[in-house]
Order: sequence, then C-alpha cells, then structure tokens
Amino acid sequence: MLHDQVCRAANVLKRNGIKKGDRVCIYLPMVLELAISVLACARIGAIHSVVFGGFSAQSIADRINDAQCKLVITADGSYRGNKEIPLKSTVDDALIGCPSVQKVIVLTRTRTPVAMLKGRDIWWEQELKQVTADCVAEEMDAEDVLFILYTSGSTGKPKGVVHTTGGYMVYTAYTFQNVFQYTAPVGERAPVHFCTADIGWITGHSYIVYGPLASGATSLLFEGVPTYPDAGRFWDIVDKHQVNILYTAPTAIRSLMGMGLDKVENHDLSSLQVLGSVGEPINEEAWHWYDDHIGKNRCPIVDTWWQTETGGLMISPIANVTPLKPAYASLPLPGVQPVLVDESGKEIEGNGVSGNLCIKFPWPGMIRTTYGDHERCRQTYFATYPGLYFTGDGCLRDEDGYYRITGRVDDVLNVSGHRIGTAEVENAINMHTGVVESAVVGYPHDIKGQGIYAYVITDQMPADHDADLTKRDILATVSRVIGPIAKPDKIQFVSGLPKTRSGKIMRRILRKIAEGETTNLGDITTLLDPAVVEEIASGVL
Ligand code: 7RM
Repeated sequence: MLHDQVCRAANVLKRNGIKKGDRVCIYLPMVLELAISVLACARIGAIHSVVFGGFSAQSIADRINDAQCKLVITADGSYRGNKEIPLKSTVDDALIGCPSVQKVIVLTRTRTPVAMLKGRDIWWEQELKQVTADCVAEEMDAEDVLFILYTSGSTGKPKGVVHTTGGYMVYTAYTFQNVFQYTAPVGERAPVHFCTADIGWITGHSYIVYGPLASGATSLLFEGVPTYPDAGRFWDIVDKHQVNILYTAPTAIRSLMGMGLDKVENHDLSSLQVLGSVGEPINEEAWHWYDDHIGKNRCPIVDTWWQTETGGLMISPIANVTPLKPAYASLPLPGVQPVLVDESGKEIEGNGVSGNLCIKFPWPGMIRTTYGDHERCRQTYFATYPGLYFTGDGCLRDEDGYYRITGRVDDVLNVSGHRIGTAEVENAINMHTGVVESAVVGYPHDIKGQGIYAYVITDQMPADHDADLTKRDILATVSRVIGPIAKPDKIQFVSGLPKTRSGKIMRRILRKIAEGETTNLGDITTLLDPAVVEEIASGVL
C-alpha cells in the first residue's frame, strides 16, 4: 500500500515539474502523507527539506530561500492536543518572500478554510486523481543528495545538513537493525517500532522513515502530544498496537513521570521488548523510572547518542548485547571511532577521563556538506581540531571505557530535545522594538532538560507593571521570528552585560547566575565593568 501511494505522490510531483535534483519543502503534520511525501521525493531523486510544523513563517522562508525550493507540500492545518494549528496560512506568509516557489500542494486535514492562489496552489486529493501508480524509481548515484535538514549551530543562521542516498540509507538501516535488534518477521506480523519523534527532526527521518522502512519494519506514526487526552497516551498506543520497540526522549519520560503511575498501570505493556532514549542526556532518575515502570525491568534501554550531522546512531548499547549502565550511551557502534580531546586538540587517552568528543574516522551516514556553503561545513566541523570531526559535545569515558555525554560545549541549547542556538534566540529578541541587546544562556530545567534564560537590555529600564507586558511582547516576537519552541522561559531586564575589554560577552558568568550561583562566579577581573555582575546576580529570577 505504501509503495502504491508513494508512486502516486511521486507522479504528482513529476506532473508539477519536479525533476531529479530539485528541492521540495515539506511542511506537514505527523500524518502518513508526510512519510509518503518524503519517500516520493526520494523515488524521483528530488531533494526533500522537511521543516518541523512548529516553525514560524520566517523560519520556513529562510529555509526555502537557502535551498531555493521549487515546490512546497503542506496541509490546511494540524491538530495539537485540543488545538487546531493553521499551516497553509503560515506557508502563505512565508511565500511572500520566496520567489523560487512555483507550486504549493495542500493536503486536507483539519478543513480549516484556506486561501488557494490560482496557478500556484493545488489540492493533494485532486492531484492524486490525475495520476497512476506506475512510477519507475530514478537511478541515483550513492553520493547524490537525498535530503537537506536544517539544524541550529552556534551562529545565528541554521545550517542545511546534507545527507546522500547510499551512505545514509545503509547507515540508518544498519544501526536500526543492530541497536534495536530488529529481526525480520517469522510469521505474519512485522515487529512494531514506535518512535515518538516528529519527522521534522533527524530522529524522525532516520528512525520513523528510512531505517525501519528499509528494514521492512512496521513504523508507527503518532500525530499528537504525550499528554493529550491524558498522560496515558503513549501507553495506550503501546497497548492498542502491541508495540515492540519504543523510542522516545528523556523530556517525555520526565514529564510523564511526574503524572503518577495510574496512567501507566491500566495498560498492558507486555509487548515491549526494547526501549530507546534519544536527544539529550537521560538522568538516572528518568532511566530507572523507564526501566521499572515501562520496561518492567525486562527490556534493555538503549541510550543512543548521535546528531543530525551523523545521520544515524553513533554511541549506543546494542540491545541484549551490551551490558547497560544508567545514563551512559555506553560504547561506540562497530566502525565508529570516538576520541576525547583537550582544548588544544590533544587526544586524551586512557579511561576515567573527560574532554570534547570528536570522531576520528568517517562513517557511512556522516554529513557531506552544508547546503550551498561547503566552506561553512569545513569550518564548523573539521577546523576546530584538524583531522577530526568535532561534535560540539562534552563527554566522559569512565574506568570501563563507557561513554557518557555531558552536554553541548558550544552555544547550542537542548530544550526538550530540540536543538536551538543561543544566537538565533538573541537575534529574534533583538528584533523587538526597544531592545538594545540581549544574551541567552541555558539553565537546568526539571522537565525540559534545559530552559532558556534571556538577559535583555532595553532602551529604558521597564518599570514593574510594564516589565510583564514587555516580556510578553518579547515572547510574541520570538514566536513570530523562530517559533514557540524558542520562547525564553525567563527574561531578566538588565542595564548592562558582563563583557571583556574586547567586547565579548562572558557567558560563563551568565550561565552560572542563571543556574542560581550568585557568589562563586570565578574570575571577573578581566571584565570591562565588574559592577554589572553584582546587579545581574541580585536580580536573578
Ligand atoms: C538525535 C538528535 C544533537 C545533540 C547532540 C547532543 C544531544 C542526542 C543524546 C544527546 C546525550 C544522548 N540530533 N544528544 N542524543 N545527549 N545523550 N543519547 O538529537 O542534532 O537534534 O541534536 O543532542 O548534545 O549533540 S540533534
């Protein structure tokens, strides 16, 4: 059935002028047509660029323009909990500034009224009536581009990570089958794999679409949130569809943990065989809750460390093979060569050490370039430590040689498993009228892993009653520029920022203050104006 529908969708793309190498932007909710659209592009050699449905019109426009997309696939709207989210109208706003886009295919989902521009906008359902299910797959070179996926880094502008046809598909299938110990079905029913990520992120690309489907697995797609209609939603799905592999993020586990066991205990979870964790470090408390209450101490937990840039899993236990240690991604997969380096780039050997995590040797799923700017790719990943791929993560290797990822060492935040650059958030805040300058850092958050803390200088220090209004306006601005996921959790108005004499903001100090540390702030003698630190620390939220 999937093959039939992919061929039909591929023919729709072809009849709308899409050829091998053209870029197609996909902005859809988590419906089957999202996976079908992705695979339809792959079938005809078009390059897909999926944009997560939570991003703003401005973010969509930036991504479309960077990749010069010719066509957009979207829906009238999507559901999120009990809310309806308009998608097509957001695309309409985006396209005001996107001259490369010639066609927009609109799927009917919520039946929200939409404006349909003559000559540009067409309905998915009507187009499907015009095509057959015969579509020969385009012949591709292993190194032909398969897709672009934008991800945040330490600079303001997200990078278009490029993956290619051969290496990426081989690597996602290889890692999927080995890490989750997926076995081909013996009887009628293929094991059911439920990855709760959105296809808008790399986890969804690799472990909802490509890895499982290339392996013949049944991949379960979930359009919703873990807490609607109640906190038992995941367990209801596991029970109803007899899920065998569950792959989710620590932030989801932490949020469900807090909602009591009664939502878990009224469901049959005995079909589960393997549990996975991804996106951020999993704390021991969450690991044990997952192990005790979901896996009932009989399912291995694979804590999988990897990145958009790595295409697939890199450091992870192999289910039922690798002895587990809570909160450890454990050991590199066969073929992966991690190294820890110090600030000068010198390799740190031996065990019981920590450093910056790099990879020494290429692997099939590795990033090939950043779209349209190869030099940026070289600079970002291969220039910090010559001869090595630098991950941006800090890591420790314990006495047993086990790896534990400690978090980003660059200016990238991980908020509920979403990657957000501090510079991106600062740029968005700075677009708000009256804002002179801002500095954004992360701070530990019980559920999200990291929260976003913004220090903001305005042209006039807002009085108490104005401060709340100004904060709300800043949040609205960030939502408008990036999307709701990038909204700061805390905003503190300050009169200055701690800067060195050369004008560099000392984020180390701001991070400490945001963490609640107001006295031991380390060396502040190199600051231009050390007094500002006291003011900021005394006003910490
Ligand atoms: C898959 C994904 C990548 C960043 C990465 C890490 C963090 C991901 C783990 C983890 C600790 C893990 N891609 N990260 N997995 N940290 N343990 N198992 O999330 O490109 O969106 O983010 O996520 O900091 O560099 S991503």
